[in-house]
Amino acid sequence: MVAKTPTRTQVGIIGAGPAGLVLGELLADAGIDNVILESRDRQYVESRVRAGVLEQATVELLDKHGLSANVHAHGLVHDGVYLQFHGERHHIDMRRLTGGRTITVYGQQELVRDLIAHRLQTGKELLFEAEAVSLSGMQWGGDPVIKFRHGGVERRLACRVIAGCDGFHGVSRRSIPAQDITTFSREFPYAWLGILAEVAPSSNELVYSFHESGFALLSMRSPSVSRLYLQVPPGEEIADWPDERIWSELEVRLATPGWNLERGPVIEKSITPMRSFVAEPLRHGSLFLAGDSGHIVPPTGAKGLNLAIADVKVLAEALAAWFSSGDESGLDAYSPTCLKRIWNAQNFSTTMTSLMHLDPAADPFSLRIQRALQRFTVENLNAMSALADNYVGPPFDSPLQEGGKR
Ligand code: RFL
Ligand code: PHB
Repeated sequence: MVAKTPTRTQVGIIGAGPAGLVLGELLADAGIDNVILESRDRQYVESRVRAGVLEQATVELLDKHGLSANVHAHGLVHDGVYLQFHGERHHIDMRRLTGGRTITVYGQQELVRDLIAHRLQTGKELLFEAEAVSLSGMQWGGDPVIKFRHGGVERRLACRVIAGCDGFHGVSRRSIPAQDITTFSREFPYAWLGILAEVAPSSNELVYSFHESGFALLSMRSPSVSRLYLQVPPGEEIADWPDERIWSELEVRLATPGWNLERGPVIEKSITPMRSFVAEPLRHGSLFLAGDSGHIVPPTGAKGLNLAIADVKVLAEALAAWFSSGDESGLDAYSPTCLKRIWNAQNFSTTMTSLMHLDPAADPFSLRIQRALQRFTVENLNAMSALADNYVGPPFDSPLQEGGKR
């Protein structure tokens, strides 16, 4: 059966990553019609290995909208993390330090798979291999149109509002005239090499490790699949990292007395550059940027996916108020509300990144300062509490979001 391609909707959503898919659900639950356009095919989107840490507020939002059955069935609830410096492993008990809050380790890839299945089962519009190529009519009160290519044909989707959930390289942010947007960015002098391996995680909780050869992270996806990362120079080629080299480097950087890293078959490996990026504002007339299209954080704080979901919660509530009563105050508050949380997450992610990585240009003085900060972080209760608070993330309705409350 060939479905008819939609030509009109209330909210045109570009991108079927976590931001676009969750937004589509929240809007549908509020009775707002929406269409998701995704440039890639379903198989590609569902197999892209990325984030793994869900903040408690993210899980609670998924719970509220009936999207979390698999998160609870297969996700791993973690009470803490380990920070390791120079071979010494320190436990940060997040549950105790935050008055009971936790994180859940669940692959972004699995979450995306769940969201797609739910959307298709409930008969809502989601077009794969539908690439948005240009946006027009974005002045507020205009007639926004997304031009997209689907099945070799150029088509138009007329909407009231466009949600740009198309990631860092998408068309949405690029469609905003340069004079109407300011961008802030920072490149880091290293990248992350990540692997998925078929082996039980060698630790019950995540281990973030600083070593004089560079950073390493032990994470996981399930009781039988590990996710591990190594700091590598930017521009490094994956071909120069055969499995044996990766495992021996991980062993060196994660080593602590009396502990062993179990090896297993590597089923995926890739290198990701590290960057910070924020676009301001996140709104241009009837175009709203959400998730990675508006901001990128270095992955050390595990915040990217959670920020994307925090954005779309604020956006969905603002759109619900506007569609139901014409109240524009939530839409006006969208960008400042989200930017507050985003800059807090940038601060935390940058702090974690510089605490845990070896800066190849660091002089001996800077290395001693870094060492002092590492000790302070695991010896001072206030420092540990601040880290735990930031890591589990603020509740979605905390004062950090107050600009968006109506
Ligand atoms: P996505 O996931 O990039 O989805 C955007 C979607 O838009 C599509 N698209 C288009 N569709 C139609 N027309 C166009 N013109 C289009 N252009 C693009 C794309 O194909 C894609 O499907 O963005 P979204 O939804 O904003 O989600 C953001 C998250 O993916 C990202 O922030 C996280 O993965 C970041 N991240 C982490 N976040 C966490 O919260 N916790 C973590 O533990 C964590 N670890 C990570 C990470 C990111 C990593 N990499 C690979 C960058 C670890 C890594 C290694
Ligand atoms: C992951 O499991 O992919 C992961 C965990 C923690 C991070 C980044 C990525 O900080």
